[in-house]
Amino acid sequence: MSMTLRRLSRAATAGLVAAAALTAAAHSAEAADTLGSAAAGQGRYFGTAVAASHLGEADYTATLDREFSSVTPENEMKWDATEPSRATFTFTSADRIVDHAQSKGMDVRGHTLVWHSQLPSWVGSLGASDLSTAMKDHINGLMGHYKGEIHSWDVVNEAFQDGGSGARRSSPFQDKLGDGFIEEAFRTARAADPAAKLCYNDYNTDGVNAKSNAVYNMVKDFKSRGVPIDCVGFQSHFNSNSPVPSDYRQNLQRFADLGVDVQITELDIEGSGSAQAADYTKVVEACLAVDRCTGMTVWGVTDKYSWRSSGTPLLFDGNYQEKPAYGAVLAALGGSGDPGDPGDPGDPGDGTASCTATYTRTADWDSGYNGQVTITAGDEPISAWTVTVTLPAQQSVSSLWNGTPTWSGNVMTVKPSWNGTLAAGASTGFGFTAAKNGSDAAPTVGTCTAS
Ligand code: 9MR
Repeated sequence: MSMTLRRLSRAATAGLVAAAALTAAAHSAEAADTLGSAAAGQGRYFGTAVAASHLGEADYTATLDREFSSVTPENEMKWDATEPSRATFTFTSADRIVDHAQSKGMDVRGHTLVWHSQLPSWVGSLGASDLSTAMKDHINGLMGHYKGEIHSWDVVNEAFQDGGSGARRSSPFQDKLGDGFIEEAFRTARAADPAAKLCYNDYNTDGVNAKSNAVYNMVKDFKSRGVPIDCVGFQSHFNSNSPVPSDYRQNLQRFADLGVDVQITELDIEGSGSAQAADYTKVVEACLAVDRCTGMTVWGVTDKYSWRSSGTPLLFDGNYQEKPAYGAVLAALGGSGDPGDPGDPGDPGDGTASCTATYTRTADWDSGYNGQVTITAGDEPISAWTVTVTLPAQQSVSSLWNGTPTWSGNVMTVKPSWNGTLAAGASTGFGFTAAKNGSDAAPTVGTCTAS
């Protein structure tokens, strides 16, 4: 879509956007029971990375639209996606995300203009002066297309090396243009869209360390010389090797004290259950404790599409169920969830093992049927469960699998066979075959108890 068309289309949807914003505001006044509305109550946005390819999935889009107030295209605005060959810009996928966000009243973060990764090979083959021109053309191409539509841009991403040196990372930009490329990128960006906040974004800069010191010194230098920079993004990809630093808040605050906003831009924390929830709480509390921490973005809607393919680092599981981390974030944001409902997997952990059981008839024939009981752990991990099933007097069970029954009259008490241990919010179940003996009535499933 051309720039002019984007603006026209934006104007045409402005009424819709305003209506969506009003609905969101009314909603938040009633009950801040979503991440976006609870964060708004704290003067912050709560965003997520979004992939255009998932927008056709109903559960994905429903969760996105209900919970989040900002989106970051996960890959669609990167150089390889938007300018795969020189001066040929393609915005189809990125436009899809921006149009969706606008139609739901969500803000958009732009990610990312100048980065060593996901960079088409033609960029690396240019000589210095041509590369400088290409970098500015790329910034102008992207920022021009979305002018006035992006609340914050990651202008430069990951320009510093990991490890203790605090040195710049080798890249075509660094190697051919030298340290000045970052400043050149920010100056170009300011002119391209004066309304957008301009951010430097990086990882492993979340605590005070050599790398964050190097970024800190750069921002300080930029502020002292009037180089335009408005914000620093802290990606915040955490796991057991890279846990939430104990000086996270202190680090955010020292950057804020330089006169820039800080944003948590790509949050994910590997783990599960109450331990993961507690780490998410630390992150949200750190942001809320820093006045200039303007918002948080998690790096994806659901565990099933996380870039951490072997982990479960996000707030919704693969079935879009709220994880304990979700309840913890909502509570830390001051949202009014329903903490304390036994067995609600969205609630923060309170140390009490609990479970719920639901019954479905999975097969049916004249003389019998198969039943399935699904057991779901509550807000804490469990190591055992017990469920009673009361059958109509005439019926009898001929076989039962994935559970161990004991009988008292027509009541069977079922305990696990191999499947007693469940993570918080996780499910298992047992099945059985019953003979009707003249009664087609459903059995009654009693309370699930867990330890
Ligand atoms: O989540 C992104 C994944 O789908 C891409 O394959 C990957 C390619 O580099 O980039 C991921 O996002 C990265 C982000 O753009 C910058 N910070 C690190 C993120 C996770 O790798």
